Amino acid sequence: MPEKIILDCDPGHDDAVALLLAHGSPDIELLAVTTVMGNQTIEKVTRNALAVARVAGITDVPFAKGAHRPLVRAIETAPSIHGESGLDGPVLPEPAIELDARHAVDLIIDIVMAHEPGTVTLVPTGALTNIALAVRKEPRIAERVKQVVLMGGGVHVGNWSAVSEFNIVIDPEAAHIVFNESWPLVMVGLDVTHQALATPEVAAAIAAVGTGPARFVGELLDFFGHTYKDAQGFDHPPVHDPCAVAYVIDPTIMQTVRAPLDVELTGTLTVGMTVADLRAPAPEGCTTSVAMNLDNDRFWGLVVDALVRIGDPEL
Ligand code: PIR
Ligand code: CA
Repeated sequence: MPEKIILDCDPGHDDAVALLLAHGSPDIELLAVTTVMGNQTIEKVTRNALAVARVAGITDVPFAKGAHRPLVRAIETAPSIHGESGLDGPVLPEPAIELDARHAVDLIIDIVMAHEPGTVTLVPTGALTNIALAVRKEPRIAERVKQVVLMGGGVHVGNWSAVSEFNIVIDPEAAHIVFNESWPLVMVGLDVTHQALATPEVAAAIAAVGTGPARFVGELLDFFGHTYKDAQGFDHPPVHDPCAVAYVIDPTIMQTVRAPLDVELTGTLTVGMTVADLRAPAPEGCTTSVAMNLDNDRFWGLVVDALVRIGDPEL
């Protein structure tokens, strides 16, 4: 049985690859796509999500627009990485589907409550604002979702400060809510995603698929590679967000360590840091885990397989 997921994202180059992986994988049933501000404003990332849907040939999945700013702090976007559009590089097609009329928070709640308990996995690949709002509005989703598998954080490593990762630090209060809920939570953070590098070999394997969506990914990775080199000194860009989807497809593709996780809100140097208590053994009843050590070949194999399955949808 494929895993039912809701992808909550801020496309974003790597979010776009996550969406293509989720749509193309035989082991995922994509129930909905919801958007949240982050890499760019909510208007831009929502438009980008619909453009990626067109490229991927997604016509039967609801897309809904979510939070336009963090819960407490001022909005901060990442044009240095993702460009002015949030998805610079390829030419973006005009969307072919309409947004769902509901707010993302209501769509998440409606879908989780309409499915059997323990069957829907939330996959956030942006700030956790929508997920925090959803569980505050409808607390019963906390025991109803199967698990939350998120891209964000890292064990005491950062990309937006010395110790903080972007998705967490732009809305740390939302992350605090989500990390402290009772649902099983897997943090697929920088420990894993900094291993998911789009090397020239990876780019060649994607180009060899030879389809429109594969070319689109190639153009995304090209732009992302340049900004990652300029802004963060990486030789090859880390493609973060599909790692969370890959974990849902096949958790054995990484190792996970069960450990209490929390989010720093008041540190003067460490706000937005995800603090993992790795002292063994993990306390009884601990529902959080952190992923480490990616099997890189199998990861990119999943991405390439998904692109092959998507083929060349009619535009
Ligand atoms: C990536 C992101 C933000 C900033 C940088 N430097 C790199 C976005 C990605 O979309 C991913 O979800 C997460 N935030 C990685 O920090
Ligand atoms: Ca993202």
